[in-house]
Amino acid sequence: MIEQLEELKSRALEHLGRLDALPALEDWRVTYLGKRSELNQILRNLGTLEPSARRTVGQIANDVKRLLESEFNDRRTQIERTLREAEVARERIDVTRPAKPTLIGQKHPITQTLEEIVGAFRALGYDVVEGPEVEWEKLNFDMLNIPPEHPARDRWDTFYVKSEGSLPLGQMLLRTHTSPMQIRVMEKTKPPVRVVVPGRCYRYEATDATHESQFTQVEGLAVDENLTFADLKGTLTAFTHMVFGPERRTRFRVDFFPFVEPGAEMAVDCHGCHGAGCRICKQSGWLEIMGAGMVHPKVLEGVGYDPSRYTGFAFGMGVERISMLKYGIDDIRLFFANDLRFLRQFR
Ligand code: FA5
Repeated sequence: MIEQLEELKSRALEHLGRLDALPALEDWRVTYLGKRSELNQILRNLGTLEPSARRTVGQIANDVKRLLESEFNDRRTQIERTLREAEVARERIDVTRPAKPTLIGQKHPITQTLEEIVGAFRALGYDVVEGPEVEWEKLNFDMLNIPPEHPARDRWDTFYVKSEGSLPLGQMLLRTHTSPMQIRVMEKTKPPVRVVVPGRCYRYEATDATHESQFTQVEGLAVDENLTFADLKGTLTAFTHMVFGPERRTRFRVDFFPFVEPGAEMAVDCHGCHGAGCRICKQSGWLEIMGAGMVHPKVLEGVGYDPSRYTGFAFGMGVERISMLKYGIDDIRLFFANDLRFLRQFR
């Protein structure tokens, strides 16, 4: 029996040494220390031995039991620690790792160009105001010296809005340009006036590479005593240098708009060829960027300004066209196509 106990002890310890998981450890406990274990069997049969043998074997059996119990406890503590350590290692966070990039939005290229244009005029001392996109016919046309039946109305193909009742200001329409804001500003303020008006405009036009039925303009208006065409040229040239670069040259040519006299169209020398002629400027060497002119005396009179005392200049530019010129974009429709491959180039 003593030999059996010795053999049992070494077998149990050797088995225990090979275990590294808690369920197998529990099986081991049932096998070697459980009620139906060999050891328990021996302890239970002690009564059948002679008293002297019973004491010796009983002591050895109890020693083996205590040893196995303490080894079992040690092993369990060890395995639990190993498992805990593995878990900690698994859950470890590397705080030095770079974070996953977050997707943040960006401004649309038209917004970027618009802010640049408006920023340039702010720096020149202009206020920024905005106005309604649904406008009265009287402000969009009549008060800008374009009476009904005037052929110039054909130049601005118009979306009319169904309007009912008595309409002293004519029909309602989607403004075809930001120029009606000249009237709204002058009706509300006394000279001197210096404002720019960014905003969306609408024209009933077929879409092509340079035309959309919805687009953005920036209107400008300055009214004061003694303002001349030289002020117009100086202001717009300074603006061009800020937005297109200080080396740019400008060109003013006669153009007709009913609400200015004289009227002009301003062009910048082409950034692609510096005036020599290329594909971008259609070989002309110049890119037209806006309409401008001295505010027509009739317009000043219409808002109650005295044209013998005050003079002013006004201008209006297309933001999409300027953005196209700045970035070499050849189709206006790209701005509205919502194609991320295009938009991401303007980060
Ligand atoms: C005007 O709208 C005048 N109100 C500008 C003006 C203001 C002249 C003050 C004098 C004094 P025009 O129709 O040329 O002018 O339009 C001005 C600019 O708007 C054009 O040069 C162009 O850049 C832009 N534009 C006009 N129509 C479209 C369109 N369908 N799509 C995109 N841009 C357009």
